Amino acid sequence: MEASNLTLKPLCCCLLLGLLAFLAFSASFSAAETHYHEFVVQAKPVKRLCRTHNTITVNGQFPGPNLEVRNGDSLAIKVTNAAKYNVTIHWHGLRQLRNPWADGPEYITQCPIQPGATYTYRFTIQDQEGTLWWHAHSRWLRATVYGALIIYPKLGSPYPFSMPKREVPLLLGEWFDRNPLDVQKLAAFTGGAPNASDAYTINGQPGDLYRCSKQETVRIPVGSGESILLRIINSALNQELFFSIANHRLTVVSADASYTKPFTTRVLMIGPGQTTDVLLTADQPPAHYYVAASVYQTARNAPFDNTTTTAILEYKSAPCSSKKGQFPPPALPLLPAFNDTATATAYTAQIKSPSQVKVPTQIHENLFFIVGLGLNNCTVPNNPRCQGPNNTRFAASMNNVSFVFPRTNSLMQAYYNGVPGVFTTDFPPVPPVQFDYTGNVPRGLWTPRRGTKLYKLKYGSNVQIVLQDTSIVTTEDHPMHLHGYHFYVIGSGFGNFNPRTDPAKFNLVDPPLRNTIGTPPGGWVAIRFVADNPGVWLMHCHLDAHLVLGLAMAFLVENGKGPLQSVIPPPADLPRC
Ligand SMILES: *[C@@H]1O[C@H](CO)[C@@H](O)[C@H](O)[C@H]1NC(C)=O
Ligand SMILES: *[C@@H]1O[C@H](CO)[C@@H](O)[C@H](O)[C@H]1NC(C)=O
Ligand SMILES: *[C@@H]1O[C@H](CO)[C@@H](O)[C@H](O)[C@H]1NC(C)=O
Ligand SMILES: *[C@@H]1O[C@H](CO)[C@@H](O)[C@H](O)[C@H]1NC(C)=O
Ligand SMILES: *[C@@H]1O[C@H](CO)[C@@H](O)[C@H](O)[C@H]1NC(C)=O
Ligand SMILES: *[C@@H]1O[C@H](CO)[C@@H](O)[C@H](O)[C@H]1NC(C)=O
Ligand SMILES: *[C@@H]1O[C@H](CO)[C@@H](O)[C@H](O)[C@H]1NC(C)=O
Ligand SMILES: [Cu+2]
Repeated sequence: MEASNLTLKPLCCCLLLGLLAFLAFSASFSAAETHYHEFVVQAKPVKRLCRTHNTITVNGQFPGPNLEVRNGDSLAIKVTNAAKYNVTIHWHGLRQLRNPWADGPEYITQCPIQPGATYTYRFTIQDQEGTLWWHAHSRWLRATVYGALIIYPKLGSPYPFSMPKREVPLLLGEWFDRNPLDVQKLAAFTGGAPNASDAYTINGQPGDLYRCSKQETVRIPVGSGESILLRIINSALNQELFFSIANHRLTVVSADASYTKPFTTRVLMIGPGQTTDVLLTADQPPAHYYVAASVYQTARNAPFDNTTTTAILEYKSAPCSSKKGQFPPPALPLLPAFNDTATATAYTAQIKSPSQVKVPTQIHENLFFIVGLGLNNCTVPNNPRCQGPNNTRFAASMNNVSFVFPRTNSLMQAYYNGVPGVFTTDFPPVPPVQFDYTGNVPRGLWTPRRGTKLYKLKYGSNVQIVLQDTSIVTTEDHPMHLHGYHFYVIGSGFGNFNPRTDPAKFNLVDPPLRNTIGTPPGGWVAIRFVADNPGVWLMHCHLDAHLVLGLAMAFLVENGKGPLQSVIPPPADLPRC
C-alpha cells in the first residue's frame, strides 16, 4: 500500500499544478472602472503537433490574454504592431455605440495598424454582459490572434442563475501545421479550396488524441457536487463544431452575451463567432472525463479536418487507482457525425430569450439576401491560378455581389471625410435575379459580380433580413455575423423562404438575441433589429475562407437628428492608409 501510494504521488501532483495554472489564468480580475491594456502583436515560437512555428501572438501568448471587465466599464487597449503583417483587432459582439472607430475590421472602419505602428482602441461597455471575445480582423491572422472578453454584471447585480463555484473560459480553435497566412495565400493563388486545419484546439491545446500533445492537454479541475460555468467560444477559423462532455449534461444559460431560457443538452453546436455559456454540475462518480469538440461540416465534397480536440474534466477526488499509478483513461463523449444537421438544428432551435422581448414589428426595411459560393470561369486551360472545380476560381457573394475590400481607405473614414470613389450605396435589397435558390441552379447564374456596395439605413429604422443560403456550388451553413448590433433570430427553415407562409411562423415572443447566426444548409434564417447605431457596419460569413472570397456586405447607418445619434469624431491616432 505504502509503496504504491508513493509511486502515485508525482502523478497526483500534476493535479495541483493544473489547479495553480488555472487560478493564475483567472485571477486578473479587477473592479476598476477603466481598464488599460497593452497588446503587442508579435511573432513567437509556438510548438504544437511536434513542430515549432513562428506564430503571430499577442504579448507572446497563444491564445492571447483573456480580458475581464464589468458592464459599464471603459477600456483602452493600446495595440502595438511588432509583427511584419498589417493587423487590426475586432471586439466581437460589442455594440460600440456611435463609435465605429473602435470596431476594428480592416478597411471597413479603420486602415490597418502597419508594422511598427500603434493604435489605442477606446470604448465603453454599455448594457452588455456575458461572454464575448476579441480577434484580429486582417486576412487570416485571427487563426492565432484571439482571446476572451468576459463581461461580468455590474457590482451588486447577480447572474440570473445560481452562482457557479468557478468559471472557465474555453476557446475552441483551429491549428494549422504551417503559417495560416501561407495557407490563405496559396488558396488565393490557386483559386481552389484552402487546406483544412491539422488540429482543433481548446485554449490553444489539441489534447490527448494528437501527436506530441498529451503533456499539455487542458485540465479543468472540479470538486464533486460543484457547479461550474463554462464560457465556450468558437474562435475556429473555418469550422462549426460540436461540443460535448462525457457523462455530463450541460445547461445553456447564455449565447453571444445574451441570457437564454435555461435548457439542458448533451451536445452543443457552435459556429465561428458564437459563444455559449453552460453550467455543469459535477454529479458523476469522481473520475476524469473528456471534454471534446469535433467538426460539424455542411459543405458537400469539401475536405475537412476530421480530428477531435479534448480537454479533461478532473474531479479532485478522483481516485488515482490502478497498480501503475495512473488514472483510468477518461471516457470520451459521443459526438454527432460530421454531417448531423438534424442534431445541429434541433439544438439551435432550443435557444430562446428568457422571457418576452420587444421585437420590432413595424418593418421599414424588408431585406432578402442570398448568401453562398460561386465560381469564376477561366479562359486559359490548365491555368495554375484556376484550380477550383473544372478550371475555375472559387468566389462568394451576398445578393450576387462579391465584396471587394477597398485598399486606399476604410469605408468609415471615406464616408466620414467625404472621400469619393471608395464605395457605392447600391447594394441590392433583394437578389437581382429571382430563381429556385436551393434547387438545381442554372450554371449561368453561378458567377457573381464584384463590388464594394453598401446598403444605406435611416437611423432608427426597423430592419428585417432573411438570409437565404443557395445551392450554388454547395449548400452550406454560413455563420453570419453583424458588427455593431445584435439581432433577434425570429425564424429559420429549410428550402426557399416563402414570404407568404413563413412569416406566420415567426417567433415574435421570445426569440434569442445574437450577433452571429448560421443559415441552415439549403435553408434560411430571419433576423430583426433597430438601426440605432450610426456608422459603417460589416455583415459577413464568419468562416474566414468565405470572407476573403467576398461573402460580405456593409450597412451604412446614417446619423439621427438627436444629440446622441451621431458618430463621435474619430480619435487622433486612427491609422490612415
Ligand atoms: C496544403 O496541403 C497539401 C497536401 O496536404 C500540402 O502538400 C501543402 O504543403 C499544403 N500547403 C499549404 C500552404 O497549406
Ligand atoms: C472521421 O473520423 C471518424 C472517427 O475517427 C470516422 O469514423 C469517420 O469515418 C471519419 N469521416 C470521414 C469523412 O473521414
Ligand atoms: C453523412 O455522411 C455519410 C457518409 O460519410 C452518409 O452515409 C450519410 O448519409 C450522411 N448523412 C446525412 C444526414 O447527410
Ligand atoms: C465539372 O465537370 C464535370 C464533367 O463535365 C461535371 O460532371 C461536374 O458537374 C462539373 N463540376 C462543376 C462544379 O461544375
Ligand atoms: C462558365 O462555364 C460554364 C461551363 O463550364 C458555363 O455554363 C457558364 O455559363 C460560364 N459562365 C460564365 C459567366 O461565363
Ligand atoms: C450575377 O451577376 C452576373 C454578372 O452580372 C450574372 O452573370 C449572373 O447571372 C448573376 N447571378 C445571379 C445569381 O444573380
Ligand atoms: C498594409 O496597409 C497599407 C495601408 O493600407 C497598405 O498600403 C499595404 O499594402 C498593406 N500591406 C499589405 C501586405 O497588405
Ligand atoms: Cu460562409
